[in-house]
Amino acid sequence: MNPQRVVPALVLDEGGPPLFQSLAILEYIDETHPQPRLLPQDARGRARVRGLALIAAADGHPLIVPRVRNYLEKEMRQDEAARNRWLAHWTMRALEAIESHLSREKETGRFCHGNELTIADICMASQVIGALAYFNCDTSAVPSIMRIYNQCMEIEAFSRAHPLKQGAGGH
Ligand SMILES: N[C@@H](CCC(=O)N[C@@H](CS)C(=O)NCC(=O)O)C(=O)O
Repeated sequence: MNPQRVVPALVLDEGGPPLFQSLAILEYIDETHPQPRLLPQDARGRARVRGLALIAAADGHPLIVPRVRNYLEKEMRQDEAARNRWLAHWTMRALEAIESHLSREKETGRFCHGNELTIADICMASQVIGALAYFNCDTSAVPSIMRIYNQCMEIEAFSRAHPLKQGAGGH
């Protein structure tokens, strides 16, 4: 149902083509279900939250998706050990980039931006799940992220959305 043949795709009750691209879908959900807000009220805050989310969704995640892993295996002839190094490397580079903001900036609170959940927490948590559940990364170098991730996982909506709970290994 998604011409790009990737998930997520969001089918709307009103019909029409499904929505695509996770950040576009997250903002659609926020605009149509505004409680709780997933973006801050101020423009500068929104820019910070979108920036943090994009480090995960636009810089980290594209490098570890199945089609890239398959290309590394079939076209580039990289063995499993080399592919695993690639996955862990790019996952941790993205998490370290997020950590460098979270650990320095006063806007960081209980969550990535203040004390309310935002799309930054959603995208960051997805990246951490990759690091912990799939790529066996050492996350001790990203303590702010892990503090916030553990708090997120205490929220039922986060823990229920864990990919290992979705069947077929999350894919
Ligand atoms: N930038 C897209 C990425 C979509 C994407 O690559 N999703 C992965 C989830 S693991 C997928 O379906 N990959 C299938 C593949 O790479 O063949 C988004 O944020 O929605």
